[in-house]
Amino acid sequence: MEKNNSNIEQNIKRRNFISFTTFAVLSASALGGWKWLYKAGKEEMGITARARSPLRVAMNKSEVFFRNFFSNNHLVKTYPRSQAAKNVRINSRIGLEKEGFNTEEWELSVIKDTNDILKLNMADIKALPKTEIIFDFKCVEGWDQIQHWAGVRFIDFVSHYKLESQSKMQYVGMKTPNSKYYVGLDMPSALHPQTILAYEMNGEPLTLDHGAPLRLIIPVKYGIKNLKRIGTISFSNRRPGDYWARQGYDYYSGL
Ligand SMILES: Nc1nc2c(c(=O)[nH]1)N[C@H]1C(S)=C(S)[C@@H](COP(=O)(O)O)O[C@H]1N2
Ligand SMILES: [Mo]
Repeated sequence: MEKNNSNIEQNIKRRNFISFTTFAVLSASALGGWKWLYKAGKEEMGITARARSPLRVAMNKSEVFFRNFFSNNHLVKTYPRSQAAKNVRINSRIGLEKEGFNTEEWELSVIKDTNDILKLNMADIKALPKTEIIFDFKCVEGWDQIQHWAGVRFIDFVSHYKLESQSKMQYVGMKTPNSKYYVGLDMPSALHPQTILAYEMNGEPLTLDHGAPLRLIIPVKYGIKNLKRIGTISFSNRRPGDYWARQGYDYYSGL
C-alpha cells in the first residue's frame, strides 16, 4: 500500500514536470514568435494599415491563392433584369462633395505616363460599346442587393484607347476628382470581363449619389472598391493608395 502510494506520487511529479516543461517551452517559443513579429519591420505607410511585414507576406500569399483560384475566366453570377432592385441603396459619399463639382464640366483623366494625360468626356465614353450587368452587389458592412448597371467594360476601354502597355502593369489606381476617395485594383480584376466604367443604373443616367457621371462597377470585389465619381485613372507596378486598405481593410477585397 505504502509503496504503491509513493509510486503514484512519483508518477504525478514526473507528469507535472513534463507538463510544466512543455508549457514553459511553448510559452517561450510563443513569446519568441511575438518578439520576432514585433521586431519585424512594418510595411510601408500610405498603402495599407501598417501591418507587420510577415503578416502582410502571409496575407499576400493567401491573396495570390485566391487570385489563381478565382481566375480571370471565373464569371460572377448574373440575374434577370426583373430581379434588379428598384430602390438602389446609397452607401457612403466620400469624395462626392457638391462644392466645386459640375457634372457638365467633368473630365476623366487617364494618366498614361507622367507627361501624357488623356482627357475624355462623357461623349467619348458613351461612343464605346455598352455592356450591361445585373449582379449581387455586396458591401462589407453586411448588405447585398441585386443591381443593374451599364457602361463600357474596362477591358474594351483599354483596348480602344490603346492602353496595352499600361495594362501590362500590375495595378490600376482610381480617384475621385477631389482625391478624397481612392482605390487600388490588381490588374486581373480590373481587366475582368465584368468590370465596367458605369454611367447608367436601371437604364437611367447615374444620380450624383450613385457616382455620376461615371463610376466603377467591379463585381469581383466588395462594394468598397466600386469607386463612385471617377476623376483619374492611373497605372503602376506598386500598389496604389487605397482609402479603406489604409483603415485596415483587406487591400484585395475580393469575393
Ligand atoms: N467616391 C466614393 N465611392 C464609393 C464610396 C464612397 O464613400 N465614395 N463608398 C463605397 C462603398 S463602401 C460602397 S458599398 C459602394 C456603394 O455604392 P452605392 O452608394 O451606389 O450603393 O460605393 C463605394 N464607392
Ligand atoms: Mo461598402
